[in-house]
Parts: sequence; C-alpha cells; structure tokens
Amino acid sequence: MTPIITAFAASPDRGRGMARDMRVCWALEEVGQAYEARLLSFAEMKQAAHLARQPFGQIPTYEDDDVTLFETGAIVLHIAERHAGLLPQDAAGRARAVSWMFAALSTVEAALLELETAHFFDAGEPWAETRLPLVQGRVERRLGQLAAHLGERAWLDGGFSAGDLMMVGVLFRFQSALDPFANLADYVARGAARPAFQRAFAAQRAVFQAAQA
Ligand code: GTB
Repeated sequence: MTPIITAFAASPDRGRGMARDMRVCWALEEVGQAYEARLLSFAEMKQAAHLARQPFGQIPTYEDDDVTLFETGAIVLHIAERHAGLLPQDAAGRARAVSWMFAALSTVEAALLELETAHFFDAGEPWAETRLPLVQGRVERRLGQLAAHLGERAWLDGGFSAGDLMMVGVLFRFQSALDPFANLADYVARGAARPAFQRAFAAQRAVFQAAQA
C-alpha cells in the first residue's frame, strides 16, 4: 500500500510547515516514497479511530503494510531505515545520525518548547517575568552549544542525514531564536532549500489553500 500519514485538515499555522507532519512528509520526499495524507479535524483527532493510531490524539501518524506508528522520531527513523538516502552506510555513522535525531527532539526541541510555553502560556502568572529570562538563557546556551558543534560544517555529521532532517525540522519553527547564531540560521535555510523540503512545504500550503477555497 501507499503509506498514509495523518495531518491537520486545518492547520493553525495556515500551511507554513510548522506542524510536525512536515518532518514526516519531508522524509518521504527525500527518499522518493509516495504517500497519502488523511486530513483530520481536531474533533476527529480525539475520536476512537484516531486514538487507536495515536493514543494522545495528535498528528502525525504513519501507516504502511507492516506497521502503524506515531511520534515523528519513530516515523522518520522507520522511513530512514527502509529507504536509502537518510542514514549513512556504516553502522557507526548510522548510530551517530540517530543520536542527532534524539538530540533534536529531546535536547533542542524540549528547550525551545519550554521557551514557547513561558512566552505564550505562562504570561500573566506572577512568577512569569522572573522565569522567562532563565528559560531564555537556557535556550541560548543550548543553541550556542549546537552552533559551536556545527561551526562551518554544512551538516551535523558528514553528509545530510535524518539527524539533520530532524534538527532543521525542529529549528524551522523557532527561527527567531536563531538570530544570535548566523550559522544555525544558514543551516536551516540550507535544509529548507532542499527540493524535498520544498515539495513537502508546497503540499502543506496546498492543503491550506484547498481548505480556504
Ligand atoms: N511528540 C509528538 C510527535 O513528535 O509526533 C508530538 C505530536 C504533536 O505535538 N502534535 C501536534 C498535535 O497534534 C501537532 S504538531 N496537537 C494537537 C493536540 O495535541 O491536540 C505541533 C504544532 C501545532 C501547531 C503549530 N502551529 O500552528 O504553528 C505548530 C506545531
């Protein structure tokens, strides 16, 4: 079967590639695997049919002949393991690329999401003003460490890999946090310029435009 992913029928980002299904579509585009998208409303995401695919009622999910998956990290790894192009040939290189996938999700994205929460959801709390600079400082340190590793390299570890796909996918949504780190901004631009990213991005825009029509 052609793999099926789930995505927002009406993404709150208005088709700007911010939702996490973008990473899955990008991975599928990178490896040249056609896919179909099952578009869901927020209400449908919380119904039993979708909860059977994604216990937390979220997108994205992924289904193929063998497996139904949730969590973007697991989905992108599954795609990368089954197709050439997103993981190095040698075992050590593959393992390092997977390290970068985990780093993107649990070390970098987690810090950025904490900052987003501090900005948008905690604002107005009596402790918010004291906490925000602390969270901001943590994000700057984390991004500074990433920028120091990247240095002048094009990609995190040799050629473009699923580690870069995940890291660029995470950073793409938080580009204003990259202002102090020109090499990270360039890194995201490099990822976003890849034809596969552009195809996935165009597909997201098309869903939004169709919903508007
Ligand atoms: N850890 C899971 C994964 O990586 O797959 C997290 C999945 C997740 O957070 N999904 C979000 C979701 O389904 C969509 S991507 N939310 C609905 C819910 O929880 O009820 C997060 C997202 C949403 C919207 C924007 N945006 O509008 O800019 C950006 C990112």
